[in-house]
Amino acid sequence: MRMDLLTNYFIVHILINRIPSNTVTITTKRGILQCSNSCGQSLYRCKGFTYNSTTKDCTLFSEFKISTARVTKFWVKIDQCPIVDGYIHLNDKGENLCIKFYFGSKNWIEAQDDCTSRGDQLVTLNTEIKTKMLYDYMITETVYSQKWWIGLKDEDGTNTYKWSDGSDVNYSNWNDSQPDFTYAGKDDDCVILEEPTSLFKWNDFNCIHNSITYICERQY
Ligand SMILES: [Ca+2]
Ligand SMILES: [Ca+2]
Repeated sequence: MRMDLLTNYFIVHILINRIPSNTVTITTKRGILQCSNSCGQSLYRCKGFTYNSTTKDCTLFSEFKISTARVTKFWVKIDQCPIVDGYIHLNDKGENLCIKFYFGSKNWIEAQDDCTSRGDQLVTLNTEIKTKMLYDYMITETVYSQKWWIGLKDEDGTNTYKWSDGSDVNYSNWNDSQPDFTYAGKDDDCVILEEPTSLFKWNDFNCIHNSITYICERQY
């Protein structure tokens, strides 16, 4: 029974450029399972923990930060962003993005299907904070591709956009003179980020373009 507690976590052995932050250290007398249990029961927004078997120090963390330091081993709750699998976890002002960049060329439907096959969706950028987090990350890490599908679609062709996760569109980030609805006589119903010269702003684009990279998001 006690072993079950640790199956709720996956182990990160080495994570380059990301280390746990916003930590609370407690001393546990009964070992690593007590530490994991503390994370699971904590009111503190615990995402995982490190454990020192010599000192029995149990350090819970609620954030990650960018760092050149490496932590050799820690445990992350499996219902959190799976950062060991190429996902990037961004957070600011209480908002989170757990995203993965895909450089395969797909049309919008194929891209969304590829995301959902992993339990994800094309990314929802429904706030200015999320937009800025993504922008800052892509600029800092020079993740460039010119065009990216995001999870915004004019599903019924009436120019009423919806996010893939069902969110209404209360925030927008259209590029100048967008959306322009058609191109070469065809309806444009799927949205791309254009970058870097267009500052990652939105453009409605023809859904059947099949040479577009895309960003999936895991919501948790
Ligand atoms: Ca349209
Ligand atoms: Ca357009």
